[in-house]
Amino acid sequence: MVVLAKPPPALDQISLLRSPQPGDAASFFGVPAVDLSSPGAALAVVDACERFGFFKVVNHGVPTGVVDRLEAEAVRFFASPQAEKDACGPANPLGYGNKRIGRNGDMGWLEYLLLALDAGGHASSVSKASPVPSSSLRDAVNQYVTAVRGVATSVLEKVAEVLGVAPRDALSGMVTDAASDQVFRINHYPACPLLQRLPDACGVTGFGEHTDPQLVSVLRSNGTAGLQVALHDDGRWVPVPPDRDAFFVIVGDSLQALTNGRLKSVRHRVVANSLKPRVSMIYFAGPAPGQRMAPLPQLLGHGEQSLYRDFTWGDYKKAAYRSRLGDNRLDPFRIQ
Ligand code: GA4
Repeated sequence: MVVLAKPPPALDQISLLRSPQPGDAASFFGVPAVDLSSPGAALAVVDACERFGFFKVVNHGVPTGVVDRLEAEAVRFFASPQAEKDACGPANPLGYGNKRIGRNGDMGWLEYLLLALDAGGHASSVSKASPVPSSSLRDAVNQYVTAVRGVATSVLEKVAEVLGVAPRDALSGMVTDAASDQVFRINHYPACPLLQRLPDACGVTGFGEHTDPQLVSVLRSNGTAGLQVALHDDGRWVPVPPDRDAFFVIVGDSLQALTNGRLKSVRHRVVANSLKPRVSMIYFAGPAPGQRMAPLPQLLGHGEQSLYRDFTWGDYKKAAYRSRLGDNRLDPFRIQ
């Protein structure tokens, strides 16, 4: 059987959105920054998770060399001939993807590599099922994800400590479990020439608005702006200034369900940049398929009812792959 490749999407199929203007009050939002090595880190993490579902981590202990090595490998991969990149795709769901996101018609101004990870002992590594273009990229990813998993587990231990969840590794252990479902994504958002020709145009969707499904995601980008988050209070979109030396932690739907909504996932998106390419790397810390996502009993106050019916990460994931990027994926599991 001959399968005809679909033609690449035209730019006008990638939606235009209005990005915040300098005059918007929300532009003055300061991203909360947590010094992970400070004694007050645990309280600061939970405060930021409750208020914004989002924060920046400094003094994270991940060596610069590990980050720079992966960025260099990623840049080399995205600069390689299209045929070599296509040989690692299409992303269904893993592998190289170009403009198409997921299976249900979402599009963005980016190309990417989506990889599944195996967890074992103290390390995470690219799973055999994921197509990787070179052994040098594979080695760089393995070193990076092992280091960044440490940031995710440290954040989750702090959440457990402050919320009074015992044992201390009740949440972080979901990520280090050998059966955990960890995913890693490297995105390349090329500079967008349309914006150069029409400087007053509203933003072009790099990656459409969504919440992340997992417990937490740990994002790092080069120095190019584009990430925006929606404030919990009023849904206003605010730009997140890039910081190549920091990581950004994003609360996902799983942590929202497990904490019965006390910590809330954050909607975020990426707007294309007119002049500079953006490269980001995101580690998604998901639990094992059989993990129950109902609120942890220790987090339900006396007489407090669960907001969610009993469901597993596997149930959520199955539904997620049928959803559009911008859908609210927790709603179907909510008790009315
Ligand atoms: C959003 C967060 C991660 O990038 C991701 C995405 C996944 C994909 O690209 O395959 C999904 C999206 C994400 C949620 C809904 C489904 C699945 C695209 C999509 C439309 C890797 C993930 O885990 O969920």
